[in-house]
Order: sequence, then C-alpha cells, then structure tokens
Amino acid sequence: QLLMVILSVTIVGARATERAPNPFITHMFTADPSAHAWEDGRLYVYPSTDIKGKGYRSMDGYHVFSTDDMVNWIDHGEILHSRDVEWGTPKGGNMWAPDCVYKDGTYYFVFPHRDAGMVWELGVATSQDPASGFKLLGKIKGGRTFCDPCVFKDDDGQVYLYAVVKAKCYAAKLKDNMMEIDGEMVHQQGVDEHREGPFVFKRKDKYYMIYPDHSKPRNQMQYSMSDSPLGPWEPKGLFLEATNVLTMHGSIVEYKGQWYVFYHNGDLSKGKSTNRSLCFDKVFFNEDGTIQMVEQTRG
Ligand code: FUB
Repeated sequence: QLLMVILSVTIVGARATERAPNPFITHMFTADPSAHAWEDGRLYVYPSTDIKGKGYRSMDGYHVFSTDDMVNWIDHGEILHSRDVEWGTPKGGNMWAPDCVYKDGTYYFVFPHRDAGMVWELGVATSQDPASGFKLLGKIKGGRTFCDPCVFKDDDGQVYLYAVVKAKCYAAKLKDNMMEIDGEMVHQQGVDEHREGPFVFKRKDKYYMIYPDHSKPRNQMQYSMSDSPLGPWEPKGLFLEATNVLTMHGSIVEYKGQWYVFYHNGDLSKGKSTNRSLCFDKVFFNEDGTIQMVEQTRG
C-alpha cells in the first residue's frame, strides 16, 4: 500500500520562484478550492474536478493537492470517486464543491453528490491521513437538497456546517458524530448578496464568510463579518473581482504567516466556464479587520 501511495503522488510544480504561477495546477482542470493548513505543517487544497470538454454534471472524483512552500505542489491522486458512493446517482458525475475539516485525529471530507433521484445530499468520507485512505462514512442526516458545504471548526472544537439551497446560505452546528445536524439549518442573515459556495474562517476573534455574489455576467467574491459563527453577519462588500469564467468559488487560509485566497479561473481553457483551474493570491487585512481588494496575478 505504501508503494501505491508513493506511485500515486505526482510532483506538479517545481520552480525557483517565490510562488507557483497562476493557475498553479495545470495537468488537469480543477475548481472550487478549499484550502487548509493542517497540523503536519503543509497546506492542503481540496477542489472539485472539471472534465475536459464536459459540463458541470460530469464533474467526478476528487484529488488533493499540497505544498510546503507555495511553489512546489504535489497531486496526491484521487481520494474519492462517484463509484465509491453507493447512494449516488447511477449516472456518476455530480461531485461538486467539497470541504474538509480535521477533528479529534480524523479528517472529515464533506462533499455534495446527487442521489439516485438526482437530489443533492451531503456525503462524508473519513481518513486518518489528509490526502489518502478516505472511506465513505455516509451522508449527513438533514443535509438533503443542500449543496456547496463548508465545514468550519471553531477554537472550542465545535464544527459548523454551512450549505446552500436556492442561492441562500444556511448553517448549523454539527453533532460530534459529524453525521447529524444539531437542531436545524438556519438561514444566515447579512449575506444578502450570497449566491453559492460559502467559506468561513476566523481571524482575531472575528468570523468571516466569503461567498460568490450575483454579479453578471460573472460572479465576484464578497464577504461578511460577524462576532459569532452563526451570524448575524455584516456585509462588507467586494474583495475579489470576477475572473474570466461565470462562477466564483474559493477559500481563505493563513499559511506560514501570510494569508491567501484560493479561487479558480479559465486561463487554461480560453475562459471555458466548465473547464476551470486553481489559482491563489495574497490577502491583506486593514487595521479594522476588513479585507483589502485582492490583486489577481496571472502567469
Ligand atoms: O463547480 C460546480 C459548482 O459551480 C460549485 O458547486 C459552485 O460553487 C460553482 O463553482
């Protein structure tokens, strides 16, 4: 098994620069990046996979990527595929934006996948390793019809689930078993421009929710701040302009003292909205905690 793991790891970038150029994953199409700095000192990114020449319903399988220097990225290979999900649609595909959270020695990978009736369910797979060995645990009770999950762990160990129905964001505590919602998913107030793909992080006792908005023709990234993980949220506006694809989806993480935003663009597909590629850029905060406009780098 060790040999399998070693063989499945691919070095995808190695340059004598301060950072990998955007897009930083170039050997396959990837979207909706959820980035986390785990206890082993590496930065991991959990995106969804776009399939060349195909649409959103064909999105299938999840890879994990990691780095320890923002230059050299490793593709750890596929950690989960629709064929591994016994309650999923027999058509396969329909594996959209995931997230991952580390709790009590286990990595919980949470992903939206359509069931046999083509209804979205939130699945959970677990592993003791951040980038391999994930096994399906089941689906979150009460997670039916929700999509684009975000799982945020607060400093006290409580995990919160955020997810989307009809362009509205809902959230609740997850029980310790990570398979049940504690109470009910509650509509989040103060994220009025929200469209999909919420991501929550904490900085200096403030909670931030970033989310794609309804901007036409291409979504942009806005954010809201709160003193509580379940809001109410105060809208703070735009911090990341649209790229050259219709959707926007991303995450913010601190790694080695620098904050980064991860998102996707269409630079490797001439702007095809269903063939996206991962990018990252530095994020800076003002004294009052608000986020400065991000300078998008290309190439
Ligand atoms: O990638 C498929 C869907 O497009 C995601 O779930 C949305 O957030 C949007 O990026």
